[in-house]
Amino acid sequence: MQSGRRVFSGIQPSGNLHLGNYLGAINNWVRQQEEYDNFFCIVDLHALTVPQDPKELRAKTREVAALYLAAGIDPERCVIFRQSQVPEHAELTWLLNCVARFGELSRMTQFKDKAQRGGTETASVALFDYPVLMAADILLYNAHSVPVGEDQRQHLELTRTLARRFNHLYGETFVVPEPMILETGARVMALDDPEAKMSKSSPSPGSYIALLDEPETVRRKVRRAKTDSGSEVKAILEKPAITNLLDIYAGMTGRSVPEIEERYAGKGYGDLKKDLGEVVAEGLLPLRERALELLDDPAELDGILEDGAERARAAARPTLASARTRMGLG
Ligand code: AQP
Repeated sequence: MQSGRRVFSGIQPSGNLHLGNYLGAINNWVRQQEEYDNFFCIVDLHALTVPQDPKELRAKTREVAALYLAAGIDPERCVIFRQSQVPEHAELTWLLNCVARFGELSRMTQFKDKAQRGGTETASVALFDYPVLMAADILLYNAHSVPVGEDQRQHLELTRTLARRFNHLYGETFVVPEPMILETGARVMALDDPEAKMSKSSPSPGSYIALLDEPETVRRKVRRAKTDSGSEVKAILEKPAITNLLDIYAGMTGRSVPEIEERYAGKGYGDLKKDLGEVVAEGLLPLRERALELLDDPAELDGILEDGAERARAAARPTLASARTRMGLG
């Protein structure tokens, strides 16, 4: 039963989609798709904020589309599309750039983290502007809810600020969206460093489980995951690595963390990792197999994305037109 409420979310086609993207985002989209009017984007303009190989970017874009579909997103019910095929995203970004402030963008922690890696001096202007493009993505569709992982909370807050400011300056134009951040899976941490989030751009493949990893690779990565001192399987502050493994277990099985802790009472980290390796490898296998099948037919994937882009443009056009008019253009 649709509630009439609209959802927008997206993932960058950069690097390999991983368990964090799945548990923090895609899995929730699939579960809730019946309730909402959904727009799921492959945000390729966002991917360009750091250097990309053009051929690789094209291939990864199809890979993300295949993973969305393989996870169970229904292209009839949901609009699945590439951001760059809807030019309204770039134009609204410019309009919002004129409302966003340098100071507020300077406080975005993702920019600080990413820029620091390569040096702030050489970071692209686009990387700095990433949150404004994200605001444009969401506001164009007048989305009420944005299902994301915890890492996107700050960007969502900025989106809300820009929507309110624009509405205040130029009159009611945008819906002010709410974040939809679920407790389980909202922040999957790196397997080799429980202080860092699992990330596509990590140089160490052992830190993440890619959704297209072979089952044996998944088992190996879980086996090698960092653990904490002690031996009790407990999700406590002093045990960030075990807490992360328990969260992943909970996210993949739908069981609660206390239930899983109880199951491992009197057992050790080795038992937990062995079973978790199995749970994740088996849980991801159908997704992997279906995605590989879909990737065998790139024309079909491209067709779905083109159809999605057309539907997205139809929804985006009126919002952009009213923002332009309110600002005195056209
Ligand atoms: N570790 C995570 N745990 C839970 N959710 C996560 N997400 C990303 N990492 C985790 C959620 O996945 C969605 C898409 O993210 P994205 O690829 O567009 O950008 P990102 O958040 O910057 O993801 P990565 O993996 O860290 O990519 P890189 O390294 O390329 O920047 C979002 O909903 C995000 O919350």
